[in-house]
Amino acid sequence: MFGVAHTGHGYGTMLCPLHHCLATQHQPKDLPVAPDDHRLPEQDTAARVPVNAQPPSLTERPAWQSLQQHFETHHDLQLQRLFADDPLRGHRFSAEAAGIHLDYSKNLVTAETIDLLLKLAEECGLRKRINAMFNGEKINVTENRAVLHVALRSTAGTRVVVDGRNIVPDVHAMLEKMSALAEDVRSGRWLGYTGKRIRHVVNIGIGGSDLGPAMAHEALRHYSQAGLDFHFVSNVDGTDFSEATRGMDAAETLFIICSKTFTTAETLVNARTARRWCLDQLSDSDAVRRHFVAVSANVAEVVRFGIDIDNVFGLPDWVGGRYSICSAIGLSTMISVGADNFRSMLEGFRAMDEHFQTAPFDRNLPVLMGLLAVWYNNFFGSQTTAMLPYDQYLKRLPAYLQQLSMESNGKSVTMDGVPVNYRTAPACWGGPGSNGQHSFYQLLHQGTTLIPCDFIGFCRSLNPLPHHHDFLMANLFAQSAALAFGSTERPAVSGSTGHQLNAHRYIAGNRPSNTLLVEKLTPATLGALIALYEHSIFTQGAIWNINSFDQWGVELGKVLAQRMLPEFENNGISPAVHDSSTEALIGRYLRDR
Ligand code: G6Q
Repeated sequence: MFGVAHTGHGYGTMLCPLHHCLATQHQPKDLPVAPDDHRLPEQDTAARVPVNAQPPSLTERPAWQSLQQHFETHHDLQLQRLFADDPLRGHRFSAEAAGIHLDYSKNLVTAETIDLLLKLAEECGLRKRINAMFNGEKINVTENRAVLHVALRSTAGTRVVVDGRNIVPDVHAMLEKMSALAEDVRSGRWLGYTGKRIRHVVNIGIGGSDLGPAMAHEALRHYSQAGLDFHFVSNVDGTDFSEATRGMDAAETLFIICSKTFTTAETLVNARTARRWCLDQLSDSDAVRRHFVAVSANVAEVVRFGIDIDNVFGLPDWVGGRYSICSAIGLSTMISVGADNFRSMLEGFRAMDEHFQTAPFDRNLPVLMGLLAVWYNNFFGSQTTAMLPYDQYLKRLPAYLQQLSMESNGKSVTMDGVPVNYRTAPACWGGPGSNGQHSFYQLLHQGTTLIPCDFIGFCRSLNPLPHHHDFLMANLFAQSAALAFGSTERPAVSGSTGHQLNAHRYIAGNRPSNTLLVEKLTPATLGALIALYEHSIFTQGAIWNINSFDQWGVELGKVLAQRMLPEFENNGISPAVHDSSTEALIGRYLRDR
């Protein structure tokens, strides 16, 4: 059903209804350029990254060009026909690892497409890149850092060397320290300042220091300790803190301040508010020792804040925020589910890590999913991708994956700092099924945009109420079938408007999806699922030859906000600093606040 239009400027072939917009939006020359006074003195990537005069080579690779030709002859593949021609397609286009079954048969691909994508992975040096990450090479070139979240789940006997030092013993020492605190809080051995046991845990952090802990707590709520409740404060909007702590007794509350840098403005504002809130109730600064712990790489700042050095859980620089869920950033998760469950989660991560590192690419789940994402993004011109977990416990997973994908691969220059002439990450969004069926699925089925979907479901419910789970899963399978095959028959509508109604009701199908089917949501399968997405995103970044592990794009806004604050404090706008829109908005805010 999707027509194609060739834009002729090297961005692959775009979807017809949107091709004008796509063609103009993705010209690198159109990218906004920060005015000079907005440049970040210490963080100017152009100053750090060696600029290579060579053009990016991805679109010149033989496999890319073969894929382009293949797309031109196969862009109108019909899923109905592919399934009719191959009765075993549903079995053939599937793979399994770490307790996760991937059915990728409902994708707009043939066996030849997959072969060509696999060739592209080889040509782009994916295997070498994977080994470089696992071996601790400094693949985050703009920050000159190794990328070793995989080391956080390695077994005690493993050796991973960074700067001449095996880091695995440190990883396990940290796990021990986390376990000790988690078990003390869970058992009631850890007492608050007035001798009461802890009943509320509040994680304060933002971005990677919030999304992972909040998602994991929700996902593993079934395994959580009764009598302890968990809150996640991230937004600097005072509402977040006020609502999270409303009616709570500070004497029963433990704050975990999560900030790798301990300089993040939102987190520090919330942390100071938490300290004031605590001392307002407990009236003694000694109370901080019993009610605050911190997870950070910046121990000096944590101590300056007033948190006892024994209550600091360190973070190495080779763990990026959005990849930090297995580090001490997962402390709230461990308190919630206990050390054994946390270690099971790490085992699940590790099982998928090993699969990614060792399985042949044609049976490698993250590789296959990453390559399919490239296929839609770069050849069909899909601009977004939807994550659709059919499990209420995973309601926060789409937001988590959104950061993982968009912050990792939302980049416009290659590793060498050369502007790309192809698309990188699509926008990633989603929500739990079956709720989404009653809102945004309409566009998935009948909109003019091709949105590849990932369905995620579990064979066994953790809350097996009669009728519920079969009904939920029937909906999952029905949705992926409806997207793929559309209306099996044209609805019969009689009367004079019948013909038009038929057109409105008709569902053409041919919309692609993956289905991930898992026996049961456990700490281990959650770990495997997250690692699957981490490595799929890694695969995409390797094909696009971008640095998936920095995030310079978020810096400018932070700097500008900091510059504005003095104007708010002085109740006056600095002359000739802002554009007229910003100036008018600030003026209005200062007048009406
Ligand atoms: C993630 C990003 C970002 C980061 C937050 C919080 O990869 O780096 O989301 O996690 O900005 O940073 P801090 O942990 O340093 O407060």
